[in-house]
Amino acid sequence: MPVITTLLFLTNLCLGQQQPLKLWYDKPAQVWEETLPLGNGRLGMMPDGGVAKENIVLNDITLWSGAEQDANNYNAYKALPEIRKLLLEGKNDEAQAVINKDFICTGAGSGSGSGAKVPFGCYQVLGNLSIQFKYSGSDSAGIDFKNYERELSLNKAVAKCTYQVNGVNYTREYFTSFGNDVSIVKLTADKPGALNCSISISRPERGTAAINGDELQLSGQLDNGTDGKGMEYLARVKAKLKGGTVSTSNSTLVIKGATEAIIYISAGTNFKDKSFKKKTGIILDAAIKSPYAAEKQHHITNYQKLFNRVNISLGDANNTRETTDKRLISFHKAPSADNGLPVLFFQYGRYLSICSTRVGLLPPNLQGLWANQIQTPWNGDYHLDINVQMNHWPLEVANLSELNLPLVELVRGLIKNGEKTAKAYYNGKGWVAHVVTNPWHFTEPGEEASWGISKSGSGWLCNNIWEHYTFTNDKKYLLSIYPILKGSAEFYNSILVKDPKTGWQVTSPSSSPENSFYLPNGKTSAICMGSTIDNQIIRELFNNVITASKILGKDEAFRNELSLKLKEIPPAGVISKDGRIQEWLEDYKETEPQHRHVSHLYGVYPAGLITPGKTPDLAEAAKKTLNVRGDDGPGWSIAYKILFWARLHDGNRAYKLYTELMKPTLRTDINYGSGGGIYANLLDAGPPFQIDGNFGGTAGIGEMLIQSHEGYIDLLPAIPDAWRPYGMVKGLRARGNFTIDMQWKDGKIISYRVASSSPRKVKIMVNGVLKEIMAVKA
Ligand code: FUC
Repeated sequence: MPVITTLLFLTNLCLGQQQPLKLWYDKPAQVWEETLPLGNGRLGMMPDGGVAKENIVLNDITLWSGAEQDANNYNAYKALPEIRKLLLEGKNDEAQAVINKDFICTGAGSGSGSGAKVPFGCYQVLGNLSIQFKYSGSDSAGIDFKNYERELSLNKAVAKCTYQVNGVNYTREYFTSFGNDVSIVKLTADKPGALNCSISISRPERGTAAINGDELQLSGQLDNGTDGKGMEYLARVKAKLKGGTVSTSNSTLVIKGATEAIIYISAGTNFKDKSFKKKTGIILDAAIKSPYAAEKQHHITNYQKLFNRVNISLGDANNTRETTDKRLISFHKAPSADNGLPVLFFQYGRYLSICSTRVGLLPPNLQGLWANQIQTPWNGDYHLDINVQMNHWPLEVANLSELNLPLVELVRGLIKNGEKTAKAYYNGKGWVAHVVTNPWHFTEPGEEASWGISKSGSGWLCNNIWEHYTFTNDKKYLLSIYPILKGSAEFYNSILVKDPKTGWQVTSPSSSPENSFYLPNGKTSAICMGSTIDNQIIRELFNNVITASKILGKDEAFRNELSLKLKEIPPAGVISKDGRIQEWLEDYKETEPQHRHVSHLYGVYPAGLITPGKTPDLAEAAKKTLNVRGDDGPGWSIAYKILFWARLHDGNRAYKLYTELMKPTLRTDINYGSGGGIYANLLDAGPPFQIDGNFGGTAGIGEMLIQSHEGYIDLLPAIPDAWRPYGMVKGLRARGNFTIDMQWKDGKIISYRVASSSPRKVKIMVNGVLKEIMAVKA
């Protein structure tokens, strides 16, 4: 029987600790990084809760400048022999110079991260909705308000703010509806007729506001980087009142003497949707017709279908007195006094996933769904050397599996251009993507050798889409992704060359994402043969394709070819003279020992090629690697280190990294070094705001509680002392299509349940004992 012990009193104790999951503050947001993110997977809004003037940043996940382009250099492959020869001669710096000349993308590429006005494009803000309030008896300069509170409920995906001016209580409620697909802001006053405000909408560029009937509209066309005629968008704003009047003046809706005003915002773009203008109108009408209470309930019900799948408690969670910004500071001083904050952060990660992507649309970008600029940092793009992959790491374990599908479709969309890129640069088979992509299927190398030719992007993406299979066991899905995996394996298989020193088959040229090293002659380079991450990704991918082809009964000859090749590929890790995992095929000295990327530990996470059980020496070397790298970095780098330490079964170190990730910060400058942390709105600071740190941290907490990459389910593989006293989990997922509930006390599992829609035997590690049990029917 799966259930070993049931202690009811503890169940009650744990459940009794469940606090409402909310972020809350006692003042309006002063900066964007204090505003609260709402989203329904397509539309986003971030209200600041200002008393005199409310600014709401609006987003649409599809709103990108740029357009399809062909930036392949079709002569690049001709430079390959020279590049490879220079690398064999140890002239890596000269090879790098040739790459910069002949082996990068053509044209402006990604605009070096500032691509808003070139074909690569940029994810952009949709607009700003501004509500200017008038309070009788107050001039706008000095409004005297009290009892201010602002909150975001993660249980309901509804934000709220309340305050009092001149004895009148005002309430605002905001949600991006999972019912009818609009954003809604409801303003109320508890004294009849006390609501006076004017509503306008604007955009820093390429936006025209106009009144059309009783509707306020914002429309425009973004730059495609060639003739300026890029993506079109339209936002419609309409107000429904109780009491008072609404009139229009100078592209503004003016509300006078109302008691309640519900503002509806419907928006869309022509991204894969020619009839978006009409649709935004139809959706808006439907939302307005739906009674507010019913619409809100519909929203909450649909949202909770995903959110309520998981419930966790990590023990005492008694700090709900302090506002979230102050709570962060208290946590920083005494983390173990508030085990509720990691729960809030974990569930916030799940909330952010649900809000920032939707099946059929685009995956979350560098800022998820939320951007307040035209030139979003790094184009708000899909970085393929960790960032977009990290954005998806919590989804399976945190029971939001279907939210991986937008990424799968993004990857599927890369194949056509990726095949051209494989041919143009490597005369290779299959498809490849390098370091950045966008909704326009960019697969070419970036415009700089030092970061742009990392070609593990496509292989790394294959890890994400493969893991969706390992968690779901869905063979139909496997069949649908098999061509993607196979095409990627074909690429790597077709470009490997023999390293004469070791005899191994390796990539050349290669690099370890964004890091560089000293050559024996003191010169520096980023270009090498067979970086460790390339070797690990290829090993993992070939193994997965072999497994898939067996399951699907396909491609026996190709499977055999890959099996033979695997024997010639470098091992999962090579240990350097000083006992670390080597980052490159040669034991080079890195130029930046604390570099933010730790790509050579890909084999620890996500790949599971290096584990304390299977490869103890490599696991020890991985620990040394991490100790030299240090615990700081941009937020995503700190989050990655939580995952590494969790996989290395050091719960206390993983927890220490988690507390580093939660360092309160106000920094917003672009950072490549140390100094990651968290903003008052619990969004991750690279800085600037970058959502991968939230998702990586969420995945990290999951990995501390449950692992399943070694052929068995491991309960509490890396629990830190702070969470040992007691806790419980309901609804986390393990590979093989299993759902896990468990409770613990003093670090020991006291009850657990493993359920599956296809119940069968499963191996499970409980309190250090490996056993086989029968899963129950889910
Ligand atoms: C990679 C990282 C940077 C940043 C950028 C978006 O280039 O090295 O720190 O996260 O992606």
